[in-house]
Amino acid sequence: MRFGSLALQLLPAASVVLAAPTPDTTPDTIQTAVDDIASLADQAFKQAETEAADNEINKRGGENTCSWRNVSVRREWGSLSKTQRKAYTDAVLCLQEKPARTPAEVAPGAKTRFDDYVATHINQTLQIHYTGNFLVWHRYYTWLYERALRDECGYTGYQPYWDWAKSAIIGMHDSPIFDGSDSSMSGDGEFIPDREDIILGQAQGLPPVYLPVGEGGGCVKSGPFKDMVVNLGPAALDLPGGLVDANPEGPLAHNPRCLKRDLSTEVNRRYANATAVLANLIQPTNVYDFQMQMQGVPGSGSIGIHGGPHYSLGGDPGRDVFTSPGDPAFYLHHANIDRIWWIWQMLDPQTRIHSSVAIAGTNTFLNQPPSADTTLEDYVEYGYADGPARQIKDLMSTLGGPFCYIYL
Ligand SMILES: *[C@@H]1O[C@H](CO)[C@@H](O)[C@H](O)[C@H]1NC(C)=O
Ligand SMILES: *[C@@H]1O[C@H](CO)[C@@H](O)[C@H](O)[C@H]1NC(C)=O
Ligand SMILES: *[C@@H]1O[C@H](CO)[C@@H](O)[C@H](O)[C@H]1NC(C)=O
Ligand SMILES: [Cu+2]
Repeated sequence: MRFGSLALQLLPAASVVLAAPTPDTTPDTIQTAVDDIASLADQAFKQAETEAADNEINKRGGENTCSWRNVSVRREWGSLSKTQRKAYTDAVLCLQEKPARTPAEVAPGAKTRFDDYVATHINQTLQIHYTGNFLVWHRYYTWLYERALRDECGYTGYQPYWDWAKSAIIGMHDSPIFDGSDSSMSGDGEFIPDREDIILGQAQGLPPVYLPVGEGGGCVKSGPFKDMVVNLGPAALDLPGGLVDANPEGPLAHNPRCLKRDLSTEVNRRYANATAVLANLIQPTNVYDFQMQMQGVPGSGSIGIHGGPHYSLGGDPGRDVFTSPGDPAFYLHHANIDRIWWIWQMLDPQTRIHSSVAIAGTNTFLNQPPSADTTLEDYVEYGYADGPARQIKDLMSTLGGPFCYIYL
């Protein structure tokens, strides 16, 4: 695989200049969107109960029988107690202490169990984004990671999620998830002055997307991941000038460095505020449009509710499409992606879970190079991270196949 040319295809063509943040305008509109999302989530919750009952009656659950009585509940970070948040970050730190399963000749930079997941994501990046399996691949990936935290590191809770619509209102630095306290996912990086804005697409001759620099840029200063060592990547930070910062040894080589962040409420607010989340839940009528809106339709000027929060973390490896799971906040971001998909699925489960049109797209990044359509019979695989390959059809419902969870 050549990593030099891939960033050429990575980013949606768009021309967008960010407006200055305007926290004092239209709070009513935002509040209406927050309320509307809450009511859709509530509807999803009720539908999930019906789904769980149907699964039991029709023996549709596959290998496990997921029951409403023992369904796991994934919760928003801020709703957890400080003890629960600490238990989660302790388990992540534990995973970062366990030895990797990935053989050194496959990925010399994969040193820990945490890295096994990062290496798998790097390895498959061009087959799991802007593809038909994007949603389902990341659903099972996040679940495997949650299972590793539980089975290998004694974590007794479930995967928490990052509600971007909340941090867009409060501001990232004031959100319990990124406030830098001991009960956060660590906060911003050390402030590095005189940096240039990030311009996506420019090196590729596409109309640019401007992402203003945030308030950090350097090594994470406080919280549980202050001393974390990032072992893999980077592959495509896409700084001005293109791939200057990519590791010339390749993204799977050992490249120990600190975790860097450059938190940007502006980017979070622009692409993943409550209005944007609501729009993604109610506008798309088919899964192709749903996942494209999420990732940013090329040429639309938007990087979507998936891209926005990724870039709002900034830094290294948070904004590297390949190495992004190297920032532990990745899994809270993708839990929320999965939650938004779950809500959307539950609004019409017959079509969006139990039908052949519940997935759409092909097997390559924006169909480059052209590839076959993704089908429910296809498999998703996870390298040395965990477990055998699984058929997509077993992973469509959070209440079927290996899964038994909902979101609150
Ligand atoms: C949940 O309940 C079902 C039905 O009672 C049972 O078959 C299944 O093993 C339970 N699962 C767990 C994880 O406890
Ligand atoms: C909120 O999101 C919408 C839709 O993405 C966007 O058009 C709007 O500019 C965002 N609001 C702010 C204050 O950035
Ligand atoms: C990358 O994928 C290939 C093909 O499936 C596999 O042989 C290889 O072991 C994978 N490498 C990693 C790091 O997972
Ligand atoms: Cu990904």
